[in-house]
Amino acid sequence: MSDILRELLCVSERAANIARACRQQEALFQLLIEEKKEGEKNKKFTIDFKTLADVLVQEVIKQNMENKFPGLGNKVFGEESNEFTNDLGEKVILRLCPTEEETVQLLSKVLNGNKLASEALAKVVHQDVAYTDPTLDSIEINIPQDTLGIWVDPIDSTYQYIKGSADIKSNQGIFPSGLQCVTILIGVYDLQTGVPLMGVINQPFVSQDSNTLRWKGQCYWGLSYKGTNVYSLQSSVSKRNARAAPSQATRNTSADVESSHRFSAVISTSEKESIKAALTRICGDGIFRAAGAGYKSLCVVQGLVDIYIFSEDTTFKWDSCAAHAILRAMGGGMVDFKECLERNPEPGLDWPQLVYHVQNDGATGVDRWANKGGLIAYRSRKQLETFLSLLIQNLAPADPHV
Ligand code: 2IP
Ligand code: CA
Repeated sequence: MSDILRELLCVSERAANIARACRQQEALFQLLIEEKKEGEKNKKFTIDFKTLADVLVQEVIKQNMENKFPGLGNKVFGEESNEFTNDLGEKVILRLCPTEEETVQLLSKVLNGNKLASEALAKVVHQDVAYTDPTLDSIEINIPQDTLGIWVDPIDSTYQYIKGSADIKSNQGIFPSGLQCVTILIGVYDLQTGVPLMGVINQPFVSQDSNTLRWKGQCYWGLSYKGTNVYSLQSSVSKRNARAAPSQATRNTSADVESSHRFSAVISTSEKESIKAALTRICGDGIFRAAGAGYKSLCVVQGLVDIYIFSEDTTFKWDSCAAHAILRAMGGGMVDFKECLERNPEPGLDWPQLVYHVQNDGATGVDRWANKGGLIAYRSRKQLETFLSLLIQNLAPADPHV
């Protein structure tokens, strides 16, 4: 099996423990938010918050990978910068120290001397975790370490994480908002080709024990390397998944589509009206809104929906790489939405898969790593092709002669 993937699963679990620990101490959590610096802002929000948990999680992932695989720590890239300035104007570079005591010292600088908080955090950061998965143990694969880069989103859906709603009801298994939409995303890609090879999506808040109020999480992974395709199996796969893409659907009329509602899609709350209208024609009531780019991709992985579609440029490489690798292992992928529409390729030709190794020309700040043409995540190529032909038909202005 891949030692790297095994380690990524362990670090994602460690990261999930940190995310849960921070959430469970509300007073502490309030201390941890700091406004993002100009260049790091997600342009969608006027104010955006970077949490200490976010940075800490990213550093823990980096340091743990470096300890096990020297040299790999430098290849871990993410949204967060590890520079903090405390109330006294001191600049602190946040790192995971060799000992718990040293981490306490460093954290207390960021936390303006708050010893209790620093100790609690350092404890969970240094805690041992174990992760086992029999499917993973059976894989024999060796991927040369020096060909790999890693995208990390320490906490995706930061807004839902900060808000912390625990009582949101799901709609057919899909949570529109709330802590369930929070994910930790780790995606490994080939530095030369930009192809995603391994992915881990850790969902730290899946269910809460009503007595202890403790949260349980879940972890999903996938590996797709030189013809080996494996992914974690979860029991919660929805029945929707069982419905295969119809082979005749490309010849369907809009009316047929409306009555069959065979596609389902998850979308952002900020999706454009024109896209929503077309999707309504294709999916009927099978459209779901949900927070979090990572969570929406997870809904596709879990089979809760067929497609995650986003036409805007506000997702980034760290948002998509992990799920993309898992979907590839499942026989699906993630493509550039705009390029798909422009190229309108014949079935059988290659679709424009997202890649992870090159910056966007002329862009600055986080936009260098934006998925600038939007995205479509899918589980099977056949489904993507059928869906795209329906989308193109339904986006085009109605032809009065037809
Ligand atoms: C965000 C987060 C948002 C998402 C946005 C991401 O990442 O996942 O929820 O927007 O694209 O960049 P939406 O929910 O509309 O899809 P983060 O929370 O890490 O900033
Ligand atoms: Ca994100």
